[in-house]
Amino acid sequence: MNLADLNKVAQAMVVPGKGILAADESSGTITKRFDAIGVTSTEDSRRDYREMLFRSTDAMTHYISGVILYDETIWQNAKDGTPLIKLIEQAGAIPGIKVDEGTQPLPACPGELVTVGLDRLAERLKKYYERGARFAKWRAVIDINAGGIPSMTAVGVNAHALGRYAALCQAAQIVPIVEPEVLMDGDHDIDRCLEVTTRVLNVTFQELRKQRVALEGMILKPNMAISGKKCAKQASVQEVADKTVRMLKACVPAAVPGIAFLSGGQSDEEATAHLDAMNRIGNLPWKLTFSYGRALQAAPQKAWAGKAENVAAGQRALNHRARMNSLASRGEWQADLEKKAA
Ligand code: 5MM
Repeated sequence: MNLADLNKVAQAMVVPGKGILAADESSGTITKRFDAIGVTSTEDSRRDYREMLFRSTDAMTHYISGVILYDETIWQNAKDGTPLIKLIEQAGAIPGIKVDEGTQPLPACPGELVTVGLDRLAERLKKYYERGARFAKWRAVIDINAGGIPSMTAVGVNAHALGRYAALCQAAQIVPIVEPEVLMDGDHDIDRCLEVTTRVLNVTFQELRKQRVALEGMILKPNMAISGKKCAKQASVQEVADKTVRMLKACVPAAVPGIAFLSGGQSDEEATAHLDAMNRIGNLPWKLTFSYGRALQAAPQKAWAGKAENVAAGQRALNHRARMNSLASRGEWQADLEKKAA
């Protein structure tokens, strides 16, 4: 492992003013997104959609540091035969790859999940590196509910898998994005989310250390401390920012170059406002940026709606959201910028 090179890639992923486009929806998830806009999900329509995103020149060159791809996409070519991964590289962004293989029910823990995909991961990473991927992503999913969920078993096995994945990535000269996602479904309040996320982050970093993962060569992709979607009392933007930053300072070593949040079902504007408020706090030991899927893509999907004549509109929508989040990653976003561009 060449740690200096891993650190260089990790730093580039969180370079000031840029963040990550999570375009790694599995075929099942992208089909759900396409269903919502009335588009049939086929290999070609998924290719056309992603080609539109990666050819969004403004977003890709100015605001996006890297793109997380799904296995199908990393091997696909654009309509003119150019590999999609080349479009990303030509824009000056770094290609990455989702390497987990989704979740399965966790035995003896009803209602809980474990992320799978460690078998033959070393061989897969080698192929992805040869294709051009320089970072990877693995997402663990932790639910919160009143019936004793999450259990320590679920938190422990998912953290262990994240550690195994991260160590394998670094051995393959690939920067691991470590994503332990505590879901915001449910009616729990922000303090319960804070308590569970703190536990999850602490156990995850214990595993990363145990498995000798070099913290300088990784990126953390956590959820924010936030109220459950069905909670009657929704925390304010400032409360989310203050509690999330306090939690991260307590759990995430300064050796980690950057933290790139998931959006987790927040609205586009909420995800931007929260990131902005956190960066306004200042004096943080790591870069704080975005690695959003839905909060970057909902608007372009709607504008595109599967029609070739809407490609420019889809790209404008992505450019706008990417620019808003770029400003937020510097703590320079303002709500009225949203209205001006609408
Ligand atoms: C883009 O969605 C990713 C893939 O999801 P599936 O494995 O369910 O298809 C997902 O891992 C995503 O990268 C993160 O959860 C962040 O996305 P959001 O939409 O929460 O910002």
